[in-house]
Amino acid sequence: MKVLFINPPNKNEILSCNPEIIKKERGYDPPLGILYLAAYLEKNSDHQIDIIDAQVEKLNYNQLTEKIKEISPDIVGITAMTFTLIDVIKVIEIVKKINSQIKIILGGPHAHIYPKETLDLSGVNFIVLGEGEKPLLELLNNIENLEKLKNIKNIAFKDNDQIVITECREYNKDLDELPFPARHLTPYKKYWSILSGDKMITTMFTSRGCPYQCTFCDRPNMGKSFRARSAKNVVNEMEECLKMGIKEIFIYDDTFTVDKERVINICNEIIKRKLNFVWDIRARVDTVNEQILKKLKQAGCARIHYGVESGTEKILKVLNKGIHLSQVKEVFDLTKKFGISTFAYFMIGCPTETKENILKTINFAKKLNTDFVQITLLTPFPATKIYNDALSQGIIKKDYWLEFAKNPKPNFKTKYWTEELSNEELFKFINYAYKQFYLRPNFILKTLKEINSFNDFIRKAKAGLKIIFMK
Ligand code: B12
Ligand code: SF4
Repeated sequence: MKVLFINPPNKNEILSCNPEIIKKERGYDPPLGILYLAAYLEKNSDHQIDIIDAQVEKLNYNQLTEKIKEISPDIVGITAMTFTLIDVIKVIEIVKKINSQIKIILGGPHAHIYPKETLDLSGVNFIVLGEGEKPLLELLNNIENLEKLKNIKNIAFKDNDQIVITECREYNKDLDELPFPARHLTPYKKYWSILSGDKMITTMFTSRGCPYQCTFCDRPNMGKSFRARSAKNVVNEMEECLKMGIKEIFIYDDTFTVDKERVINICNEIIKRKLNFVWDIRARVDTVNEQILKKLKQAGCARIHYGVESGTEKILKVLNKGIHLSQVKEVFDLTKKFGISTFAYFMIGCPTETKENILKTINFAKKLNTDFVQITLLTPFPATKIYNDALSQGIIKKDYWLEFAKNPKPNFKTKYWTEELSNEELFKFINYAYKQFYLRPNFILKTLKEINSFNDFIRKAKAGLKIIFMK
């Protein structure tokens, strides 16, 4: 069969907590979820696999239609995020118009959280829940046999209008057995990031799942236990990327540093093989120490993204973040000492957060002496403790995410925690925070020094102008 994976255009993404600038000027990442699925199918089946990444190719819906017609697939697979659902639906409409016999399979976070509602959307034939590699292969191999499908774990489909959601399967423990993402099926030279200037980038996952329990995050509710790939396997993938000409690798693990021994082993392997490239990681301040940071630096890790979330102990507790401000300051200083850049993520608009608390957070962000910050409005996402609290406390009056899942309409607006401050006040604080951080003379000077090409200059200048005129 011809299987086509599509990363839909992002024309109708639900606007949430991020200012426009984050979305528009940040660059393009490869859609790793479907790249993993494509690689798994290439390795374990004879299906012909194609990928269209409409975002990096900047395809509009007409151009996408032509591409789909050219490939003429039997099956189309799409990642459904709650926030990208409208574009997912538009792609389904196009596909069914081209040929109503093409079967549509959806997976990803939205399909996992709302399988029944997703299956009820017009044109959807199958859902895959959780991690998709194995269930998708089994589904494709038995797609015409309803009885066999009922025994395949982690899928959902309709049998005579009856929704069937099959049993849960255990998460794949041996991540080393998965083939590396099928980057060769994408225009991999086109992925870039504002953080890397004009260089070719890719993203990587060296582990799956997160063992922590932050109340604003959906990861703890996705039943994902932490599992990690071996150091050799990780560095083999890095080498493969370098051979493709990729210059910078962003490691997107929820928390790369959960297992310190593995981190040291990965670094040693990079050093042993004399791999010379730039890479960065996402970590928590309570999972690094002097030894780890020193090793990371020796192995070329250039930047660490830390989820700090707040500049007050009170809100860190509300978020169940499990870290303290003294730790944050100490680890940021230590990271700097080893010459690694820092990126701090903050949120405002959290439960019980007052104006004074927000101002403290903004001041804390400035004092941290971090290289970058991202400050977003806390959006109670589906499948998070904070969303459930908002519903039970009547802060959000009805389960509006579920209603959206049942009946998705464009121009949907996300709701925030507005018990203490109104929407308008919260948005004003976001603008104020960005200006306070990014329009400091020191920051502007440092950015100018780091510009590495004309394109890089244009992108950063655009981003700077957007911050100046943020409203
Ligand atoms: C990297 C990333 C991004 C990148 C790249 C996005 C991309 N296209 O891949 C960037 C920065 C661009 C991004 C942007 C956004 N993201 Co994002 N992102 C992530 C992150 C950190 C990793 C995704 C990933 O690559 N995972 C690794 C792969 C292997 O796992 P996976 O994607 O889950 O795929 C597996 C399964 O889900 C399943 N599967 C996935 N797709 C499909 C499709 C089929 C057909 C099948 C059968 C199975 C299947 O099988 C895959 C392999 O096992 C996740 C958090 C996380 N830890 O997963 C958030 C996450 C997916 N993002 C999220 C959000 C909200 C966004 C934004 C809307 C942000 C915003 N504006 O507020 C945008 C929208 C982007 C867009 N229009 O595409 C949410 C989605 C929540 C939801 N309910 O919708 C997540 C879960 C983070 C979170 N907890 O808040 N994101
Ligand atoms: S915010 Fe990060 S550390 Fe906390 S549960 Fe989510 S992924 Fe894990």
